[in-house]
Amino acid sequence: MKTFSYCFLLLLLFSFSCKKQKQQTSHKRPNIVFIMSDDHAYQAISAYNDKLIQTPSIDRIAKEGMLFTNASVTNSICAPSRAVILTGKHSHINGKIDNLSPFDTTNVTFPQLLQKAGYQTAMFGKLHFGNNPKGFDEFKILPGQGDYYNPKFITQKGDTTITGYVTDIITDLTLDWMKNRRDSVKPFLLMYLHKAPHRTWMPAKRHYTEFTKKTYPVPETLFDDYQTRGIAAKTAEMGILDHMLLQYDLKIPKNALEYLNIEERLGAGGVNLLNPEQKKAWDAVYDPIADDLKNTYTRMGDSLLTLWKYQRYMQDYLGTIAAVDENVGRLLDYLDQENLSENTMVIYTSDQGFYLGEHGWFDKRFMYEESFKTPLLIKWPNVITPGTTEDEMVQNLDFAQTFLEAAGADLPKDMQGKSLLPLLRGEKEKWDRDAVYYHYYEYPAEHTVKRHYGIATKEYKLIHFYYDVDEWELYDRKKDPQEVNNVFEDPEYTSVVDEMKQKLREVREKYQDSDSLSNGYIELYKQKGWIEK
Ligand code: SGN
Ligand code: CA
Repeated sequence: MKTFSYCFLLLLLFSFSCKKQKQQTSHKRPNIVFIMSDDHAYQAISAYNDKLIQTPSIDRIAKEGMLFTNASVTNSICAPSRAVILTGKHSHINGKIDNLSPFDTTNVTFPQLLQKAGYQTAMFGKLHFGNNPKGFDEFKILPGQGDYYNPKFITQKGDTTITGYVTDIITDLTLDWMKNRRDSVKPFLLMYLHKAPHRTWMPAKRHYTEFTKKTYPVPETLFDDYQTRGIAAKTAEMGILDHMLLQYDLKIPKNALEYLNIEERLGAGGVNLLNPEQKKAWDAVYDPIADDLKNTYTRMGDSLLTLWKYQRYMQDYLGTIAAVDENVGRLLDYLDQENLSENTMVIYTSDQGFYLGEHGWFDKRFMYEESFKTPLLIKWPNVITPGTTEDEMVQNLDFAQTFLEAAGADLPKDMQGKSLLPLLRGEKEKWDRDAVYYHYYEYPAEHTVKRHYGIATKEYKLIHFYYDVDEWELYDRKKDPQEVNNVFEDPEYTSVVDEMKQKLREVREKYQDSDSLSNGYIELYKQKGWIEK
């Protein structure tokens, strides 16, 4: 009897210590706050460039952590980028090649794996998948692109419409979850996903006046003539002069267009969704802008009109970012107040980069620098040395493995990225990537950017445009960071072309991409009737 009680006591003690150990390890696992905005160009974050806007809250993440100066996406468009982030697999493997078809939910995503590993998971804001996210204890997401004002949300309890401004509302929903439904025993994954600064760039009322009065420096390549470039750059429909609309994009009301005898293919877009009170505040600021245009439009040639449109574009685009920055500040402050910052990895990124007038453009899609490169700032106290800059080539493909490894969860063998943990820890010698791969598919489609794939090293970028064209471009990233000189045909670069083509073949093999897969995706467009058979 005595031996029995002794054994029983030992067993009890053992199970108690195991439980305690488990609690301690789970306590040590970091919370992950993944902040992503939509179309936020690195040029519009003051940690990268302080000529356009000050973003003190976003910059705080770099000050307290790491600023990545060479982060890129694998396919510069919204839903595909999100699919790459969630699956850790390139578009040709996860199947979400464009914005058009729904995400294949048989893909395994990192939130599902974190949830299985004991994380509490929540998502608020823009997903843009055509279906709901898997692996989340709670989500409140915008349908499709979502609206700036009085947005609708899809929730687990049905749809709901909330009066107000989208960036503030997404943050309110996030903080409400943090304050009222967060399980303090479990580590958490929070995906906090802004719609801003996506087209059609509608700022919050508190920013109308300040931003519409500003004038911005003009990018050197605003009047690019694409002289050395191929057909793709010349035929893309994302020019500020030719494709940015006065009413839909730049908020000039219909009566002003009628006065000027201008007809456009789209109407007032998001402005139609303002309620009477919101519309009154809007008109008070935007009507005088239209009056100004009425007086000057007929005297403007193409150059002046381009400059006018560029300024109008920047005012609204950057105005939406002011609210993103303030709201990121609200969230960071909350983490600080609740003593959560210490054990939380905070990531700020965008689903891709964006053109702010460079090459005369808005939008993204190309593997050219401004849309290929994406902002990335990460803080994680006790792991990342504050104020570090990292220039290694990392991609949105790497997030899934980074988060799983940070959480101590198993890494699926078929994920294609690389955990960023060595870089975050400052162990650069453990990082050996020398090239990154890119593949864009959505063509023919809005903005008419041709299908292309390519490879970038720190020195060069090689791009192949295909489908209804067969053209190659090579850029010397060090000598020509603005990418205005395609040197593919330049005899001085013959050996570089050979090396880069060889590297491209190797990388395509490594990631299992091929012409036959590309042709399969073209067939898919034919089957859907999006291109002629
Ligand atoms: C919308 C925009 C496009 C934009 C795509 C993709 N047009 O279709 O300008 O390229 O989204 O953006 S709009 O008339 O709806 O504003 S993405 O970020 O979702 O990929
Ligand atoms: Ca986007």
